[in-house]
Amino acid sequence: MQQLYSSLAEKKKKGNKQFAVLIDPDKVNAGSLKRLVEHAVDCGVDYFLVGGSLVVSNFMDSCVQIIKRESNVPVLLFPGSPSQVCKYADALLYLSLISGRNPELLIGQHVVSAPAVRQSGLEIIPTGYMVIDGGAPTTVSYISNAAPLPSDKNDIAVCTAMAGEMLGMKLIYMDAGSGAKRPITESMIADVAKNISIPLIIGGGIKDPEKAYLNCKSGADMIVIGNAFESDTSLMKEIASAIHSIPVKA
Ligand code: 1GP
Repeated sequence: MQQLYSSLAEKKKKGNKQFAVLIDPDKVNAGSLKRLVEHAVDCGVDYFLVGGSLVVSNFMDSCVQIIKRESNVPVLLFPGSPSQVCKYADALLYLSLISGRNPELLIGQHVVSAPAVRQSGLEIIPTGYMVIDGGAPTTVSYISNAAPLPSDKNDIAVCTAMAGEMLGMKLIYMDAGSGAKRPITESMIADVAKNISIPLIIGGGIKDPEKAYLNCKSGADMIVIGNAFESDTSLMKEIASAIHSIPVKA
C-alpha cells in the first residue's frame, strides 16, 4: 500500500509544504542523533531522509532504529547505493538519476538490488533524481560519474522532469548536492513545477529561512536540508516556520 506517497500527493494538492531533515549516518552517533531528532521534532519537521552518496559507516540500521524510537516522524531512505536499503524505514526513494547518462544509476543498480528491495517490505517510491550544478563539485556529482544539469538551463530541467513523470516516476527530486555553493534557482524551480503534476523535492545548499520560503513559493513541495544542520541547528525552527507559513488550500 502506497500510504506515505498518497499522503505526500494529498499534501501537494493542498499546497501543504513539507520540511525534511537529511541525516547522513556517517555524520552522527547515537548521542548526537538523539539530540538532533528531539530538536527536529520540537521544530516541527515533517520527514527525516536518511542516506547519502557515500556512506561508509555501519550505522545505517541503528540510525533508522534510533529515529523511529525517538519520534513518530516518517523516515524516507535516500540511498546512494543498494547497500543503504534498510527495512526499519517507512519508505524508500527509489532514485533513478535521470539528469545523468550513467546507465548504472539509471537502471543497472536497480536490477542488481531488485530482489533485496522487494524483500525489504518497504514502500517504494519511484523518484526521478536530478542533480543540478551547484557551483562546485559535490560528492554526488563525483560519485555519480555523470555531468550535473547546468544551473541556467531551465528548459533541459523542465524536459527531464516531464520525461520522468511520463515514465512513471512519482516524485521529482532536484538536488544541487549536499553543501552546494549555489542552491537551485527559483526560476528553475518555478519552470519545472509548472510543467509537472507530481510532488517536487528541492535540496542542496539551502541554509536559511528566506531561501526555503522562496523555494516553496516557486513551487517546491518539500525542502530538504542536511549540511547546514551538521554544525548548527539554531535556524531549524525558523526554517520550519517559514516553510509552514505558506497558506494551505481548504
Ligand atoms: C543533499 O539535497 C540534500 O542531497 C540536502 O543538501 O546537505 O546541502 O542541505 P544539503
